[in-house]
Amino acid sequence: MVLRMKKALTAAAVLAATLVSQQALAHAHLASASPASKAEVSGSPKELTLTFTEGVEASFSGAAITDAAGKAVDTAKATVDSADNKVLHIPLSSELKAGEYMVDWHVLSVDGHKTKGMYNFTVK
Ligand SMILES: [Cu+2]
Repeated sequence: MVLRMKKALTAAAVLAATLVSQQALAHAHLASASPASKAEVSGSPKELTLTFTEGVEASFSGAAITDAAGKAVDTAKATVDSADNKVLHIPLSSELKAGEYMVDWHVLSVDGHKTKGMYNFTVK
């Protein structure tokens, strides 16, 4: 009898843990990007477009771009797409020269959770 209850409690704990981790998965994670992660693009992109799995708040979301030497690339303020709040636009203020670039993004999703991440792409 005691053993049975222990088993039931364990099952409940597992279920609770699963629910929590599923909720964690609902945060705004990067679904796709342009230029994409590890992409090699020819010519300088006009902007960085980041698409997330959840809607994001423009005022607390953005991305820092640095070149291979670690120098920051100038960008305009990030804006959320008027038709889809999962899409963040970050216009580049100047042309990117050939080389590798690191994108360090951070967002606040509409559910109030912060997420961040990094990826790189190359301009040929
Ligand atoms: Cu969340």
